[in-house]
Amino acid sequence: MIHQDIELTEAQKILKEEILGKLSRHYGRTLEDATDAHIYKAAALCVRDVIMERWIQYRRQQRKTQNKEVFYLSFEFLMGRALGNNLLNLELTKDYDQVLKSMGLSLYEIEDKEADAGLGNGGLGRLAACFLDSLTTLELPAFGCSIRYEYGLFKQRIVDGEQVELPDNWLNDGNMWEIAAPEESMIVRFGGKVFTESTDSGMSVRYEDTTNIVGIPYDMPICGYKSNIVNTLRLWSARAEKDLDISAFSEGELMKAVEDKAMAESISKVLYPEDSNPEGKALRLRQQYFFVSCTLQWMIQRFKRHHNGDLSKLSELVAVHINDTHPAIAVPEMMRILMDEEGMGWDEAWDITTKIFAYTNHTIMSEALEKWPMDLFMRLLPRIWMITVEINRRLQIRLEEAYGNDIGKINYMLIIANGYVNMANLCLASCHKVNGVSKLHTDILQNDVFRDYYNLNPEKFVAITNGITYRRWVRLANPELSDLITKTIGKGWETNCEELKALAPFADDAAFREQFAKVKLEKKKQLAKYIQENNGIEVDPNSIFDVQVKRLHEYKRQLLNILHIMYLYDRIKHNPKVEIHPHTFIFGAKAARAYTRAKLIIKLINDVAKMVNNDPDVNGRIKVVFIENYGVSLAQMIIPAAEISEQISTAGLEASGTGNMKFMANGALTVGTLDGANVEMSECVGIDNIFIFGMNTPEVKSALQYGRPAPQDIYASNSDIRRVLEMLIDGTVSGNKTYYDLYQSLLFGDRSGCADRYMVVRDFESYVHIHQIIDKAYRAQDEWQKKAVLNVAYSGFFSSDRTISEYNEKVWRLNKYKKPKNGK
Ligand code: 26Q
Repeated sequence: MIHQDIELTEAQKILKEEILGKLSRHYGRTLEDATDAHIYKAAALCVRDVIMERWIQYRRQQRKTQNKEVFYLSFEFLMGRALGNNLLNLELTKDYDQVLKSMGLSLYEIEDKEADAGLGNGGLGRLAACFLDSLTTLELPAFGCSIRYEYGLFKQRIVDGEQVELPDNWLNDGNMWEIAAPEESMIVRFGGKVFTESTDSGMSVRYEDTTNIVGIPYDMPICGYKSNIVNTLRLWSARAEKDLDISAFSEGELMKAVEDKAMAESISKVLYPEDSNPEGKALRLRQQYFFVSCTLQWMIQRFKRHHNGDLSKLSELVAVHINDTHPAIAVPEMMRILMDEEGMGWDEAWDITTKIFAYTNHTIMSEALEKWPMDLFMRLLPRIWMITVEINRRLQIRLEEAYGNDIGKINYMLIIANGYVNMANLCLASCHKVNGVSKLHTDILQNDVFRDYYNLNPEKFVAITNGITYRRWVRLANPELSDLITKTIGKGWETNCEELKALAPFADDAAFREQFAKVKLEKKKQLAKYIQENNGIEVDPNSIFDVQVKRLHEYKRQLLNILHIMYLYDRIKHNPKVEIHPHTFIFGAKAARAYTRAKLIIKLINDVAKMVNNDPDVNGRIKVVFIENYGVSLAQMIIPAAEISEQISTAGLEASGTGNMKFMANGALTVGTLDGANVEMSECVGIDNIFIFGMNTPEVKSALQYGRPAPQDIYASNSDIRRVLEMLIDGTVSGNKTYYDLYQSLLFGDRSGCADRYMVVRDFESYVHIHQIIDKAYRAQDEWQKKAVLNVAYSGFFSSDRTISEYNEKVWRLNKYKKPKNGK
């Protein structure tokens, strides 16, 4: 880019000098020999300086006022990039943009040099990241706590249509946003033997032969929008306790010591890439206990430091949140610390623990509920096992009082049963609040999965519908739309998304709709350019952009989507003149490494893409694009360009969904089932402005129970489906029997039992039908744009600011930070 003559304000001139100063002092470069990566780092250092000042002041004040804090424990924080977000939150975007322009650079390209912090798989991890943004924006004191994975979620490449996983070495080039705090390291014990002994001053616990691991914390500052506070994401990194004593070892011993050290440090090496598919792997349990134990030990130490060693106000001043069961081991660990380290008796420790902890459930699929083999648990965490046994024993007494000798029910509710430790039951038995992530999901928890616990303690259950941060998902991802909104209804929506409702009347304003449509077209062009550069596929920005981006899972039904595309293709082949509005189908999805069928679906999508995109009969009317390596930063580019958002999970199985909300906020229309938060989206926007299809939750339940309607009957009676399923195995898509597994699972079932477990065959006709309606609706552009505007206008409920306010009212009860008057 050429230097532009830009008039800089005084403040901007100073900023420019600061950036150049960082460049020379930290990297020994001048503007002439600096790369974009250097500039990124120099800019990040300048932003850090601003953050540090606020961080220090906030923490000082927080120590003084003894304000309550929440510790949000999550195995995943899918943060994405920080620079753009921090600039936005600190209201510095314009200054940096101008200064970089004056240096002949583009902020957009500089931001692109930052690696995504991909410390999460999907929705659950991204939700945790959105929550930190909202907590800080609402000025609620919070810590996010997790593991500093050296490798985030794998990088995905598509080679010959198939997923290949590559390591995501996100720390390779350093992390500009973290600060190590080795002086606050913690020690965590694994394995060995435990002896409890009664002494005069109570019980004492002695350990032998444990393997000790050191946890070193790294802190990342979290800024909120126009916020006076800076919260902290604290990530723990594992180190071996002892350094290698090179001289003392014979060669054999040396190798053994090296191995032990590597073993110890493997704990924070890599994020498990499995999503909703828990395997009882020892390393995962080690990871869980490691970060939970580090976090709670540090929390208690810090509390004592701030309260002269007095723990009596602990349950008043801290809340600990368990994000799904992954950190659930925090419950017995808290009991351990309070009893073994702080000398409390069981009842006192239990009273505090149950007041502090709350738990969010994110899935009802029974195979996704975490259970640990008893013997693994016992061997790896002997003291935690003892405590869990005691929690379970006391629970059993309570359950027998409530349910007499209904052994089946009691076993279903116990923490330890049938050789497993059931982590959801541990949470249900010990947390003071349990929540689902949408209304429907909470209903299912109460009436189905956790019914017996609900009957026992109905007051524990709350419904809190998920949300997304509009800072990242609208303002950062779609500045064009944001500017248009602000120009039209003012700035109020930036801090109160409900104000987006003021846009609704503009749906009837032709001039506004025109500008709105122009923004969408611009975002489509930007995405088309990316697709051209990365996939080598030319897509028409005037075609409908129909998008499904999310983790690949059978219940999310990417298969239904691609089968429908095969159906359209087949129609065109039989009648090349058939009227179909030009359509670009866009997919992005990572599959768990070991999830063979999910990977096969990725291959199917890519094979169909190849077939459709190159067929002269299709003549560009349908294009299929698989964007590789879908993640946060790509989502920020893809979602604003979408016109149709595919949210087509089998009803009852998607706990909430949050992608659905991001699309809605960016003016895409949803095609979806009555599942998760789709239900509430349809209530907000009105049934005329969303395309709902397929079976509802009770219908799915009954179909599963009775096997009716049977997929084979549908196959026999519906020639469209028959044709599409045959295409899977007759060599149309792939020369051989590649897709027999999919065909078989849909019609005859697999090891998991029933055929068509996810209702792909049974919802197919309804899905085809709704797409015909969509095709027609899109041609009435005015009406379409009206609907799109209304989607944005009524999306405000799905702001994570609203979600966090609800958590705070119903669960945490924190007070907003009070800024000191004199600024000291
Ligand atoms: C557990 C044990 C072992 C290995 C992996 C796992 C594991 C990892 C990740 C289990 C589950 C997950 C992730 C779940 C998840 O992302 N759930 C989604 O959470 C969103 C936020 O609430 C919801 O919107 C989605 O509906 C839900 O699928």
